Order: sequence, then structure tokens, then C-alpha cells
Amino acid sequence: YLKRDEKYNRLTEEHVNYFKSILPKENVICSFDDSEKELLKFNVDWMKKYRGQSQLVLLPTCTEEVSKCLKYCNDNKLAVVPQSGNSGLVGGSVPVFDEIIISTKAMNKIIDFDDMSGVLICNAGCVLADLEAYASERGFMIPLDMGSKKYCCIGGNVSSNAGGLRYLRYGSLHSNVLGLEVVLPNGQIIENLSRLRKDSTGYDIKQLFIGAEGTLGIVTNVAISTPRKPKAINAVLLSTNSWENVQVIYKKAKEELQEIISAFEFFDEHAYSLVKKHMNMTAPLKQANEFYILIETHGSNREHDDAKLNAFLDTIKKLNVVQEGYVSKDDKQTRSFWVMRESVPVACSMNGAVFKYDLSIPMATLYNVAVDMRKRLMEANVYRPGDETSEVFNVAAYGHIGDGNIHLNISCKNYSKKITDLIEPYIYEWTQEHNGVISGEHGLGLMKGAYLGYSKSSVMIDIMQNIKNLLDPNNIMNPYKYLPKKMITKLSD
Ligand code: 2HG
Ligand code: ZN
Repeated sequence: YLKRDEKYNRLTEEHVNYFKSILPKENVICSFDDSEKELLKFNVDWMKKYRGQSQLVLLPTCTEEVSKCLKYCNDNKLAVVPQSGNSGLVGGSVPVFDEIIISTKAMNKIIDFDDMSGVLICNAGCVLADLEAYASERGFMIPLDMGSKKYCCIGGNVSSNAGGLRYLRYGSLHSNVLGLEVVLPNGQIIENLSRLRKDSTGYDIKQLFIGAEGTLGIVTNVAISTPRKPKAINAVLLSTNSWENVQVIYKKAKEELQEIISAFEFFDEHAYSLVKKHMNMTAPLKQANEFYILIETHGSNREHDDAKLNAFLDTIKKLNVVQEGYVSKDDKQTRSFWVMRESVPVACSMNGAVFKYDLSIPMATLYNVAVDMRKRLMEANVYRPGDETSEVFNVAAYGHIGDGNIHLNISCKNYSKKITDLIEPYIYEWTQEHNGVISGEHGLGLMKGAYLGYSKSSVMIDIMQNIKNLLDPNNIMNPYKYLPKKMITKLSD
């Protein structure tokens, strides 16, 4: 339903020549120079669900170059899509039409690290796994971790307000990001690379850019607070046969592991069946069950942590809520538990197309969305478990229980309007009716922008729009997404 907005100018040789005059030659990739093949990897997302037709990728090497690029785009009404690791799941980092891609990939230096406060300052294009390795060598850790860490970059993490696997313990980027440097569309630079944990001097402007998905400006540098690396890590893999049991185990884990719990993740039998099939991963689990849980602890005293963990395991054993349970023997096995959990999204994508939903829903009804969605797809006769000709192969549910965040992955042969219409807006209506929001950690992007009304009131959307108009009056930043002209909304204020 989207049409290119003709208020944006189309790219000319003159524009390209300007960019070539301010950036290193190899950092301007343009179709005018027969670079289509190279452009493709910037135009398509990793799921191959979204594809734009940008003719130009710019890779500035410093903040000043980003500023010059944006100012020129703004003055010349050229639409822009900021891009980081391009590992997003909602089509937020690829163009819709011919927007110019400004990638922060060439800005990947660590600027400063303070081993007293643990504050790390780095360029937006630093890869998350590289930051983790850097912090780890110094006895610290990045408070954010996720399966895509080898590809995603910190600027994209910040811009999409990514959550990840240890949010339960270390909290959100809204609390861990202490400062940001951001370039506004008019080229102005907000230099707010604060190292301070506390600041009560008025509006906290940097928060606007955390989760703005590049609609207000481009994050160029990040100051992030890093906690100490744990001295003792434990991991437990459990299986259980009901959602009620999952909740009992969660409550007990929070009660008995309190300050040392660092993750409480789950995947269901549908997710596990794909991990088994495509990744050939089962060990140490022996039997199939309804739900699998990965619990991890981070602490500073092994004896203390082991004693706590054993007491917790005794409790859940007595409650008879677990069928299989394994405590990791060493770091290698801990890693293997995590690899199993982190492989779920990859396994779900192996069949062809996958529709991904990232819902934040109060815990008691969190899993019902998967149950109801399966019922709906079965009633429509597109999902027939066990039937090879079924259009939908699998509906897997997994995610971050402790954060009330479920991922529903619906694996199909192809992306089709028929399946999309069966799922959406049903899934967003369901979420709203159950007091949830339509994205917990992946963002809105092209996928969910039009459905924002299911999670934000019209008063809030108006405020968002006013902020957008203030910072990006020409609407050059990541257009067509996030706050699109056409909204599908059920909320009435
Ligand atoms: C995860 O928790 C990620 O593994 C990816 O957020 C979820 O691909 C997905 O749906
Ligand atoms: Zn997740």
C-alpha cells in the first residue's frame, strides 16, 4: 500500500559527486558506478523479507562526515535510512524505496574505557561481540547480549532499544546508556557523551534516541555502563510439562536465586523440534517435553552460588514440577545450553519464510498467544501439524520469561498475503486485549509502524509526531516506517 513520496528528490550525479568530495572514495557505493552487487547486501535484511532499491550507500568514518552527509540530504530533500549491523527483524534498517543508506559500519573504534566506573565509550559501528571481548579482557561485561552479537552493532542496539538475554538482571539500554552523541538531520551534533550515572538537570534528551530507530537522527557515539564480569556462572537446563509449572519454577527462581539470577529463558516443544531437526542439537535432554527452561546465575562467590542453586533445585524437585534437569558441569556446557537457546531463531528460519512477532505480555497469559494462534491457523486449514503440504510448518514460541517477552515464529513455505492477513492484525488485537504491547525489544520498523495504535494512545502518538516534526521537519529520516501517514488503529481516546 506504500507509494514513494515524490517530495523527496531523486539521486543525481551531482549529489553523488558531493558525497565523493567529502568521504573517502571507497566509502561511497553507488549504482552509477556499477556497484549493484555490493549495494544488494545493504538493501536486503537478513531474513530476506524486506528489500529496498537504494542506489547509494555512504559509509562516513567520523561524526563530522555524518553531519555533512545529513545536512546535505536535508538541504536537498533526499530521504535517508540509517543502517547499523542490518540484523534487525522488523525491516527498520533497509530502505523502502530509494532512500540513501548511511551506514555507521566504518565507525568502529573504542574511544575510552574507565575501569573505575566501568564506563565504555565507543563508536556506533562497534560490533557487540567485539565490545564484549574488549570488556571481558578487562574484567567487565557488556550488559547486553544476544544471538546476533557477531553482526549487530551498538548504534543499532541503542536505536532499536534492543533487550536481549540478560535484561532480567542488567536492565534496559534506557538505564545502561549514560550518554550519546547524535547527529540531527540538519547536521547539528548533540554532544552528550556523559559518563555520569546521575543527572537530574531537566529533560533527558538522549532517551528519545534510544528506540527511535533512526527516525530522529543518527547515533554516532555511545557511552555505556558495563558491570563487572561474574566470577561464578551457573546454568541449568530444565524441561517441564505445563505453562503452570513454568510459572511455579520462575517464581521460585526469583525467590531463591534473587540477586544472582541473570537469565530465565524458555522455548517450547515446537521450537525445540526445529532445533533438533535443523541444528541436530539435543544433548543433554533425553525426552521430548512441552517446555524447556534455561536458568543462569551470575555471582561473585562460587560456594555461595552453588549452595543457593542446590537449595532452589531441591525446592522445585519437591514441588514435582520438573521432568528433566541438568546443571552445567563447566563453561563449555554452559555455552552449549546457550547455543541451544540462541539457535532457535535460526532453526525457525530454515524452512523458508518466517513471520516473527515480539510481544510483551503479562506473564500469566504470555503463552496463550501461541495456543490461540495455532488454533486460528489450524481452523483456517493452513496449519496441519504433521502434513508436509501444510502452508504453515511450525508455530514456535520462545523468549525471555523474566521480562514477559515472547517471540512467536511462524514458519511457512513463502511470505504470502494470505498468511499475513490471517496473522495480522489479529495478533496485535490479541496483544492489546491482554494488556501487552506489540514489540518488547525488536522495534516497529516497516513491519509494525502502522499498528502503533494498538500500543500507544492517540495522545501519545501526537506527541511522538510533534517530536518528529521538531527534529526532522523535512521527514528525511527513515520515512514510511515507525510513524507512517496511514495508521491502523483500534484505540479510541
Ligand atoms: C531472541 O530472543 C531474539 O532470540 C530473536 O530476540 C527472536 O528471531 C526472533 O524472533
Ligand atoms: Zn529476544
